[in-house]
Amino acid sequence: MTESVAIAESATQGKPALATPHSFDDATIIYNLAFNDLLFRAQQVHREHFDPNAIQMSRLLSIKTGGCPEDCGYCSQSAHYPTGLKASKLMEVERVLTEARKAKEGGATRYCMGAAWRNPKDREMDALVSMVEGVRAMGMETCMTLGMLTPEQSARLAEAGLDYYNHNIDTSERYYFEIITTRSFADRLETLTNVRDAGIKVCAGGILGMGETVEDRISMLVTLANLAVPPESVPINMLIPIPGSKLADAAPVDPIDFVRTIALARILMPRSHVRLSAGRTEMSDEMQALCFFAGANSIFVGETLLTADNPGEDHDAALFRRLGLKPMELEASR
Ligand code: SAM
Ligand code: DTB
Ligand code: SF4
Repeated sequence: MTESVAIAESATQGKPALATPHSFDDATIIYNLAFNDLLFRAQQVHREHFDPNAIQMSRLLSIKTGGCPEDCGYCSQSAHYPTGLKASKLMEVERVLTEARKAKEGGATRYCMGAAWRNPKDREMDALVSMVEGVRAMGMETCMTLGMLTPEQSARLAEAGLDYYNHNIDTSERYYFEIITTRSFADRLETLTNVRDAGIKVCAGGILGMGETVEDRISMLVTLANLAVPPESVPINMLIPIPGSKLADAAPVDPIDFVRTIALARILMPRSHVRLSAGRTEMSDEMQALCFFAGANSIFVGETLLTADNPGEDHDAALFRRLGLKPMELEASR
């Protein structure tokens, strides 16, 4: 056994995870375990808290597309880059509810509505509240991702019955400004606090493949795991390179490094749903299988994410059959 493996073993022996707060150094030791040891450890942690064969299924809808004032270097919807995406206004409530009904029929248990905003305006809040109430009435969990929220807006959405709010930190604090300059890492954390304080569950994760280092990825996960309450949902996205965006030509992430990052997320946040998020169309079934073994237990279903492609129902049904996976019941996902 190498010295680092011995340290990692003693650091985690007999416990579901490291005692919080997690240190960057301990997380790095775990990340660098021999691949088999890392995956075994992650799978053990996973089985202590979840059915290893059940996958939570969320569906996304872009309720307000494009023309975003933020300059996120990865995004098709930023007005700062010539991505060719046509901007549209906030969707009518009825249309959102029609789409949500279809998602429910397709097996989704959580409906996530995303808007290309820096933040919602107060005059948009009534429509957002109606969307949350309508989707909830269908018996699905509700999620929104609308940019920054004030404490008052968070309280209003909580009162409407919003279950989750997605707000990603995207990368490490150190690397953040290389990717986004129109808001800060601290702004992101502030919204997460506002959402948490309002009693809404938190969905926060990031993107791999933006030119960040392995250390940036570890640091991002340590930040999430060390929040006063870790996020209930942790989406790990693989960059979908968008032509025209700042990151159009970013080098692809090494698949083994991707799986290691999933495993570390599972170990650092044992009770969270770790979502294998954007980028699945470029992943082989084998890579996805490794991610599920490493502790990923949530996906986005359907043909589209917000603006980009997703594998779709038929491909995912075949994948689930090949791997003996089943959709997670709503009760188990709570
Ligand atoms: N405007 C809101 C915001 O930024 O919080 C919500 C929508 S935004 C599109 C949600 C998340 O999707 C981003 O934080 C980012 O992590 C992820 N994302 C966006 N574009 C992506 C891409 N091309 N590849 C992978 N993930 C992406
Ligand atoms: C998240 O972490 N990934 C989702 C969701 N949260 C909102 C979005 C992925 C977007 C992929 C690019 C697109 O569809 O435009
Ligand atoms: Fe706007 Fe969100 Fe895209 Fe950033 S990620 S440009 S905030 S839609």
